[in-house]
Amino acid sequence: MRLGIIGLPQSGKTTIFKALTGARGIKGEERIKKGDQLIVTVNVPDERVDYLEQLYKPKKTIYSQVEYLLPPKIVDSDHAKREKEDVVFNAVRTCDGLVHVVKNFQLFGGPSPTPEEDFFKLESEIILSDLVVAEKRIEKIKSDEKKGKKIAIEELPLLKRCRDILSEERPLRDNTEIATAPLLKGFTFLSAKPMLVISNNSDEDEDLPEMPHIPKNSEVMAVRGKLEMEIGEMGPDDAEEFLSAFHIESSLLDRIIKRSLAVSNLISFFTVVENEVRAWTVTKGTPAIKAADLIHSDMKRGFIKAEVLPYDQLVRYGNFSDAKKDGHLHLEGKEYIVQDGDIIKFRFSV
Ligand SMILES: Nc1nc2c(ncn2[C@@H]2O[C@H](COP(=O)(O)OP(=O)(O)OP(=O)(O)O)[C@@H](O)[C@H]2O)c(=O)[nH]1
Ligand SMILES: [Mg+2]
Repeated sequence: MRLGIIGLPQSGKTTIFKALTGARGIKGEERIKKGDQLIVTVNVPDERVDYLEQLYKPKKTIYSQVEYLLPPKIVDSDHAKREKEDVVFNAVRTCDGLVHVVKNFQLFGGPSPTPEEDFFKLESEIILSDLVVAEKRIEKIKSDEKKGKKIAIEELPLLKRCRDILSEERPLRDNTEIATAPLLKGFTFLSAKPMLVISNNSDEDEDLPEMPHIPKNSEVMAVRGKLEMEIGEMGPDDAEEFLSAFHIESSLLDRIIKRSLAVSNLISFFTVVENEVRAWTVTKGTPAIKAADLIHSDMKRGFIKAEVLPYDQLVRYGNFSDAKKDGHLHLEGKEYIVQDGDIIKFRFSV
């Protein structure tokens, strides 16, 4: 899964990115620079995987991974600002979700922050950019129709609905059916992507700002970007001290990843084979057959059954066989909907 970090200029995107990739708690960090954009791959911290690791002592433990992408910087005074904006928007088009950073700190002698206003400023640009895409496509379909070309018949009404929503200055994510419509996937509408809003607070401020107009269903979290970045650069002992002094429970990475997975409707299941414990992420509602395919196409082709043990039952019994004896291991077919925390063994034959 890939998440794009967006926000108005000087909102603290680079700071948050650095805080995410700071020294603390990152296993398997990898930074890639592509043009002016930065991508980091991080393991999803998961205490369930830690538990499985210490229980089974496998040779290899593989956590799920998430990528964070920091698009190239927009320079405000730039004449080609519009084009730069397109560069940013295009960079995040391929992302599965967005992290929208809004400034809620005041630089010395600078103006007071206006987080809600800032949020809507970028949100409108996103909506406008989607509207342009939808309208262009509608025009194209109409002109193809006139030329007698074969047209995508189901696509047109869906696109018109998109246009209506966007014309009311609403994001497509407001409408779940539209936001997840497979036919629209190729258009990579930005406002259809799940979004986590991060209020980037000053060091003293732990609270969410008043933002009464932001839709109730938006996921908003408060973060102290600069502080967390600085703590991320400390050694473990100093970091511990600062974390408790500032009432920060877990690393920023931990909190952001958890929230962004939840916003994106993603859950984890686990596989335990002889020498490997591994976490996998899938969208809520994924059937067992699709989960099997994720691991190996052979598992899908030769799928027989899925043996499922919920993680909590394993913890309750402390071992697999006792949990099984008490009937907590269940056999499921292709249609079984994978649940968060399932430990799954796929039986297959090819
Ligand atoms: N006080 C305070 N300052 C911050 C915080 N986050 C960022 N800053 C400062 O704000 C300025 C901009 O931060 P950046 O992280 O560079 O912001 P950005 O969004 O990456 O900026 P551009 O890439 O230019 O769009 C820097 O001077 C940071 O030190 C914060 O949480 N508190
Ligand atoms: Mg930056």
